[in-house]
Amino acid sequence: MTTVNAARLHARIAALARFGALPGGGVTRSCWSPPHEEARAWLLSEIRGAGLQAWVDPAGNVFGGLGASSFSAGTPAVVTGSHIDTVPEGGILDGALGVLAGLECLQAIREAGAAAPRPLVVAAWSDEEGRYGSLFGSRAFCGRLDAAALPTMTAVDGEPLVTAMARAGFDAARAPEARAPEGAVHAYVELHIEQGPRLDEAGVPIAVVDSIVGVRRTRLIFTGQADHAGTTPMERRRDAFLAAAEYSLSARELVVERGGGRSVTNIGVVYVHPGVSNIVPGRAELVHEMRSPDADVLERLAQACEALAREVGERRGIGVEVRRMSATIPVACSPKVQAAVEGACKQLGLGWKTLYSAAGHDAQNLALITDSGMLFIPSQGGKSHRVDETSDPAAIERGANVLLHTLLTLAS
Ligand code: HGY
Ligand code: MN
Ligand code: MN
Repeated sequence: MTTVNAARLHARIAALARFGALPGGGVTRSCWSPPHEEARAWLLSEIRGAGLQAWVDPAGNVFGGLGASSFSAGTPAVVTGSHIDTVPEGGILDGALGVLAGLECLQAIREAGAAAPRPLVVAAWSDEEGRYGSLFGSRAFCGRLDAAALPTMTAVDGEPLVTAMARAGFDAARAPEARAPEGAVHAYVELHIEQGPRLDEAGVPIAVVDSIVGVRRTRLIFTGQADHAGTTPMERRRDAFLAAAEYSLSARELVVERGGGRSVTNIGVVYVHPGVSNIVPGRAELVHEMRSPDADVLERLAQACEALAREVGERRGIGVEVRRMSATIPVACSPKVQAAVEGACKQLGLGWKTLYSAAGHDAQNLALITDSGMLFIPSQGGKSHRVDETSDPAAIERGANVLLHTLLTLAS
């Protein structure tokens, strides 16, 4: 039975973690940043060193092919992968596990001379973490990029996409050319850490993912009046930050109460302007993110929160602007891919449980063009998007071996 080389996989995980490594552990490796581009070059050399074909598309997606050096409708490929970009101060496994386990699987299959009647490709999708609107690279690959929006796309820190991509040697205007030929992907399966506590607390080694949440991001701009923080009488103040704060607390209650029990909300970006202690905030900006496995619930919550923002603004005499930034749709994972993962678990004598993914993933874009699915390994303590994100090395090896047998099943 073909198995992965666990030592080689762990060594690559440790090597990739060095790009953007933080002194206290963890990593910051935003897409198109210098550490990310160094990591891209390293990954391309590892792909070639593994005896695979390596190529990069106009959206910056990196590919490694066994039996393929590009995508073509004539020879549909089985694809696996994830992403090598990270959130700021993130962990070393989110994304990296799926890319490096996929690379390991293809190399192990090649070295074993195992039969794979279809081409196998491993992908590292650009900007999965959404510095420029979520799941950028896989959106381009699946033909879902809004070309007209590219010239004005900016990160929350104001850096234009065009500038970031040009610094990395890419022309943002060409990103839509990354669209895959119709029918070029036979199936897609992604290995990822769960990033939550369910598997770890259940003591189950593998999750078969049956659906992936939709993620909606909205920018809200509250406009009041800057004023002297000492001399302006309290009853005359039009404090934009207090309106944003009231909205934030009320939106959380709304989503918890009316979200059907599986919806979540977060406000992780807050700007106050002019942002000094002796001026009443004239302007406050929030990025509000909501997630749900149910598209109708997500839409209903978005409308209710927009109405809430306007009501708070009206009552406080504060202007409110609501700008929808990005929205991914919840997707069901392919029963064929789920069955292939379950079959691999049985082959390896591993227990599994079926979970929905509360995180967004590139697999939800691939679901728009092919049979797409995921498998998870446990995150210790459910920790992720934090520097102490970790998984047991034996869990990593189990996940990679389940991925290998899943790929062989899908390719047969
Ligand atoms: O935010 C997410 O759901 C994923 O980690 N990108
Ligand atoms: Mn991820
Ligand atoms: Mn992530």
